[in-house]
Amino acid sequence: MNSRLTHISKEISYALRHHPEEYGLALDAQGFVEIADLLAAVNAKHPGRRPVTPSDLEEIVATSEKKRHEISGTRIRALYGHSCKEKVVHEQAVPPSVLYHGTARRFLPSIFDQGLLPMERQYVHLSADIPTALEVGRRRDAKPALLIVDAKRASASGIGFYEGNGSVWLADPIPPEYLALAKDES
Ligand code: HQG
Repeated sequence: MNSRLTHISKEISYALRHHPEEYGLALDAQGFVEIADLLAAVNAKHPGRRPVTPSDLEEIVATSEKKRHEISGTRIRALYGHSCKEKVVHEQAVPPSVLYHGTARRFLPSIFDQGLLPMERQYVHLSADIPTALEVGRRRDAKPALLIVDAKRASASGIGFYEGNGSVWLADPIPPEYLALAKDES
């Protein structure tokens, strides 16, 4: 994806995940907005910039290395990552038996004390595979810690798991009893 589209993708994530109100947008219950409303708002904020078009959005969704956004008919949403105050409803689903969470080593004492918490976001974010989890963890630590989440047992105990994009799973807070630290994965 070229740098123009990368920049637009980041702005769209900001609007759809974190601050829709700054763009005069209101997300629906599943996090969708009308593409026409999003484009009007984004383009109004940058009058001197080449306008963002519906086909730019389609190209971002089709070519991004991570499936961050979803287009459905005339609407678009962020699939995960929300921190805005209206809680977005994601479809509850049965997770794989095991999921992973990559994080900074310095967070481990707190995580094994309090469990995995959503922190600034609406849900805990988990990865379906180890390489993805390590990549997430490397955003905060060059040698990230890898947590193995007993999703089967957590889900059976009533903790909610929700679909993100297939690679990213969302969950309610996960107590420490469902977490194990993997050794020497990074
Ligand atoms: C940590 C990016 C202390 C948690 C990524 C994480 C992902 C605790 C940080 C997606 C804690 C929150 C989400 C506790 C959790 N005590 N620290 N009790 N519980 N934490 O960014 O999962 O590129 O909100 O381990 O790739 O890192 O933006 O969550 O380190 O998919 O599309 O608190 O965001 O996707 O950080 O990342 P985040 P995350 P995009």
